[in-house]
Amino acid sequence: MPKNSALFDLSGRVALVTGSSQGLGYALARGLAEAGAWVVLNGRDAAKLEQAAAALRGEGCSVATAVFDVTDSAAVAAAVARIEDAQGPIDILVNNAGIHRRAPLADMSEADWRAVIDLNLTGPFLVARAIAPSMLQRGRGKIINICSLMSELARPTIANYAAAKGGLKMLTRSMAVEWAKRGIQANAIAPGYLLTEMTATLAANPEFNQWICNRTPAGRWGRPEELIGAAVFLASSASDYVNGQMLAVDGGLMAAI
Ligand code: GCO
Repeated sequence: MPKNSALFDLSGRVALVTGSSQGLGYALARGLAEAGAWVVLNGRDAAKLEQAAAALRGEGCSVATAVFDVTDSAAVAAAVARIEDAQGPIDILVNNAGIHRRAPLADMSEADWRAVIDLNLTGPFLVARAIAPSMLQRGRGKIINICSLMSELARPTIANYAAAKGGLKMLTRSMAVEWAKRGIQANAIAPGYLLTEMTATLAANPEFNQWICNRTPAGRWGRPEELIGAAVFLASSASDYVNGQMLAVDGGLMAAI
């Protein structure tokens, strides 16, 4: 057990953050890097990913990039093998990549249903399945799944997303119970309403904005950087006996009716 000062230190750890060229993933990647980790950024658009990597390197972060689609199991397996060859075994996996396809449930297309389930739920399974063997073999690893308020709560037009995020919460528990004895901790973070590219249209809608500010005990939207403390905790030795939990970082929203 490290001394208190080293409990949250990620020096020497390799972290993979999926969907990290922008938004929450980018903020999480930066936070883990600032805590000492070597961070591998992931996305589907090579140019955008390189831009993100260059910005983080400019701030003194140690980062590499891996372009792959989390829904493509062959691409996932190949990318994980490449990362482990170049950087060494992955100690920390942050399953962050996620999308929205909002539509009223009765009109939701099958394509929009499948796309959201595939990326937000099957993706985390595929990436974790590719990385778990080496974590199990070494007897240590941290998995952080980025869930949502919608892992617990629903609102109209996002049934596909709520189904995926509810599933991801249970996938987190499943990972924890299967792998806890082998030294892996799998936990989740449930961000509340945070200002990102994905929520920009909601925040720009005065009525929705007002509703969120009223509905959130903190009275405001959150910022992506506000997830970093929870992520560093769940990625570090500080959480070695914490498993299968979902930590809400939501300004108190889930606690309020
Ligand atoms: C929406 C939002 C949410 C948030 C987030 C909340 O349409 O209601 O996009 O789903 O992005 O996941 O936890």
